[in-house]
Amino acid sequence: MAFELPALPYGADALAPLMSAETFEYHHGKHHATYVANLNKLVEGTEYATKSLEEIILSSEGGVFNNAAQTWNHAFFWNSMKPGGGGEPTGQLGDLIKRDFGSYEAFANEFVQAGVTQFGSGWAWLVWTDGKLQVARTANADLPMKHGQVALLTADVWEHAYYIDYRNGRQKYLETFLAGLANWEFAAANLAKAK
Ligand code: MN3
Repeated sequence: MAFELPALPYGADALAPLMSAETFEYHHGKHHATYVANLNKLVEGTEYATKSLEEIILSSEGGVFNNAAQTWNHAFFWNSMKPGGGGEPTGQLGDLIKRDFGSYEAFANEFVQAGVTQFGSGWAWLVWTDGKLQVARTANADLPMKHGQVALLTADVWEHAYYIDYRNGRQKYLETFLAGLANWEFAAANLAKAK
C-alpha cells in the first residue's frame, strides 16, 4: 500500500506569523509531498513494498532511506509544533529537563546551538536515550531511531524550513520555535511511550 502525505495537524495558517501559510504551502505541500511520492516510486515492486515506514527506515540506506526518513521526520516535525505552543514545559518532562540539563534555559541554549551549528541541512532533536534526555543534531535525513534513540521533539533546520519567514536567521527561527511553537504535550506523550 502506498504511503500517503499526512494532513497537517492544524490549519496551514494556524502558526502564523511565527510560521506562515506560505511556508507550509511549500514545506508540506511540495517538499514533504515530494518525499512521499519519491518513496512510493522507489519501493514499488521491491522488498520494501510491504514494510512499515519505520521498518524501511531501519533497514535501508541511500535514496530509499533518505525519502523514508524525510517522510517520517516531517510528520514528526508538524506534530512537534502547535498554535500557542512553546515556553517552559511543566510536569515530568519539565522536571527531567531540569534534572538532565540543569535548567530550562540551559536546555534551550543547547537545542538552539545544536540547530545553529548543524552545518548545512539537518535536524535538532530532544531525545530520550540511556534513561535520560539529550539534545541531538542529525545531518540531512538522518534521525534518532537510526541510532537507537527515541525522538521526543524536533526542529527542521533545512533552509526550506525557515527561509520564507526568517531568511538566513536560523537562530531566530529556533528561538521562536522554542518560545512560541514547541508542542510539549507531544514530547511528553513520546516520553511516556519511551519510558
Ligand atoms: Mn523540511
